Amino acid sequence: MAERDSQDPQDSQDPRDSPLERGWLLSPPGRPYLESLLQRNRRRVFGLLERPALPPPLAVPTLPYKLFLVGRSGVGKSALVAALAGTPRTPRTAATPAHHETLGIEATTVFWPAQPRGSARPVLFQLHFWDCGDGALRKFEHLLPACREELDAVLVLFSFTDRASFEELPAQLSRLSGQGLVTVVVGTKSDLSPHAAVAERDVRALEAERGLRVLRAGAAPGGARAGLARAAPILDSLAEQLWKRDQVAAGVARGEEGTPPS
Ligand SMILES: Nc1nc2c(ncn2[C@@H]2O[C@H](COP(=O)(O)OP(=O)(O)O)[C@@H](O)[C@H]2O)c(=O)[nH]1
Ligand SMILES: [Mg+2]
Repeated sequence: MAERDSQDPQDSQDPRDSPLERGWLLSPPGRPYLESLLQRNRRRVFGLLERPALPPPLAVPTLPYKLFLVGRSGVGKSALVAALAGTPRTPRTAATPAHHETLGIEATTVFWPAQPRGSARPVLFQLHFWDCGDGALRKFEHLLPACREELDAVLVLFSFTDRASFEELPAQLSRLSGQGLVTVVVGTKSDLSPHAAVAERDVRALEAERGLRVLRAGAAPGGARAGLARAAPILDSLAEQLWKRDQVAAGVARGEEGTPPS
């Protein structure tokens, strides 16, 4: 994923407004938790029943969530999940094979420790990403209900290199509104800016119109730690929005007024 530019609206938001300490995992107090995500300096891949090993004094509550990715074929759903899980594939070049559509449902678990502001101990977000190939979704009617069952969040993806994927967003967001889901828009392939078909001003107009923040993702070289640092703003943002939703549901915090339903 590419570095976010300084004009990114994520940067213009005051981090003190966040209920979680942004960037905490990459700061010194987060270090033992960061290490629990790595194995021999690579991101550890967690199986279904596995979780990060932490010494007993550092044990933290786990908060499981289910997230589903939406976006037309080739937009970068599988690549985004791989980047967030720390198992990125090589981005496509003339020498690498064309896009392979995901054949059925791929579920990937990403653990993300976070520090709630004012709390003595961190929490561990257990994010289950459900990624389903479009062809399979169309062919097998039972897949979509399975993906949507007990869902907490939807990631709606568009690609900066695919204008049509951006133009589909309003309809996709309208379909999701009022369903009580955390909805996050992610613009992929931000590293391919010379081929951009979606301008920054279009993204800002969408953000202003819908009252949301668009997250950016893009491929970039680098090892596990560099990949983790690039994934951190997206995972922090997902954790933050899920946390806020739960706080509002529990009556601990008030919902933001004026924010369109998501
Ligand atoms: N350069 C670049 N290529 C990407 C990015 N995301 C996806 N791709 C490429 O776009 C193609 C489709 O991606 P994929 O994740 O399989 O799309 P999906 O059908 O939505 O799952 C693949 O060849 C990826 O390598 C990105 O952020 N940057
Ligand atoms: Mg795919």
